[in-house]
Amino acid sequence: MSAPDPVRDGIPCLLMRGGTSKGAYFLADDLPADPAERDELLLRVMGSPDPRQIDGIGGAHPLTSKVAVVAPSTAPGFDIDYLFLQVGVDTATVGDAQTCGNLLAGIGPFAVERGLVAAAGALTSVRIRLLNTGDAATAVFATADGLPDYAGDAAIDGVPGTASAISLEVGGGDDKPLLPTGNLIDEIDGHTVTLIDNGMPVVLLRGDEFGIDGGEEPAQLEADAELVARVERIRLAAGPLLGLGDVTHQTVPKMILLSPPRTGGAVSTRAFIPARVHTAIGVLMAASVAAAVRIPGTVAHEIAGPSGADAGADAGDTVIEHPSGSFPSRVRVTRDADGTWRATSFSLRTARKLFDGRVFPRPRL
Ligand code: NQM
Repeated sequence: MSAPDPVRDGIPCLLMRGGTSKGAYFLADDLPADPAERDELLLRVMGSPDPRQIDGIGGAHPLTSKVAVVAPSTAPGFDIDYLFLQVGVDTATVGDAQTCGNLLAGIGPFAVERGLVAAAGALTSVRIRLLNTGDAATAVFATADGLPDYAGDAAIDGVPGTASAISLEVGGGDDKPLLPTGNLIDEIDGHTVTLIDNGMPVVLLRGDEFGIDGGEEPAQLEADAELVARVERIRLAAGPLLGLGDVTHQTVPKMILLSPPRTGGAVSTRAFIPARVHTAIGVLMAASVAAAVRIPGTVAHEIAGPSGADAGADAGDTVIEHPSGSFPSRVRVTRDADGTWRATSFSLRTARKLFDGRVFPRPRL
């Protein structure tokens, strides 16, 4: 018998909606161990580079061109290791500089589907190590008859209908600072910004400095070439300040324009991720905005209405408005004796298994 050939034999793959994103979930053992070989294969799986990803399973948008690589954890105290990979749509790039809180919602169910974790009655809890960031997550989700139960009555904005609730708690797995520059605000290119990383490094900008009121459609912002160039200039300058180095070819930091709330939340957001504008907001992006809302002196705290900013460090949800509704993000913000801010986030997501089978990568071009 000849050696397995992915093009001929396919690779086991589960397609899952995780929150407001969609991705291909793989067991690490089913992919090449060498990162360069793995990435080359994933480009062929997703059909990149091609704006339509027509010859692959990518969805022609960064939010649907995502991959999760999952393995039993090698670290004490964790069940699962999760590596997130962002596959470029029209670029031949595979990036591991960020994690994804939306695909994170599908990791626990996938681990049960693949037998890495046993379902534990009606609710199963999985400890997940986020390999991209060093953070730690606990996912709690419904299981029935030994399998994930995807059906339920939880609704999240940006996804039609309802599904079973998945609760995600994410916190610092290492000593990464919440405010990487140590400052509540910094000046970049004449703009007052807050640089914050509560699971996702983001640059918070005042929308009014860019002529934005928080009611814009993503496509409208993407079409504004001057705005896009200004935001990108600030992003490139923010990269080194956040300790990320040269971010020219990276998908972080995310750039979030903040405006006063329009529908009763804390702030309105429009997030450049960074080439496209998010149709909603990422889980950990929302957690980063929510943490800033809770810290007096940040750009977000200043813009937030009283319901967001004055609720105290340990209060309930901070409601982050976004283009397709709002995201309630619960953050616990604390301050050490030396003044260092720390945060943990709690989010509610849903996920759904869409397809389980073998994916057939296109042959090398
Ligand atoms: O911030 C978008 C998403 C994300 C990331 C992105 C995310 C998060 O909505 O936690 O989930 O990668 O820009 O999936």
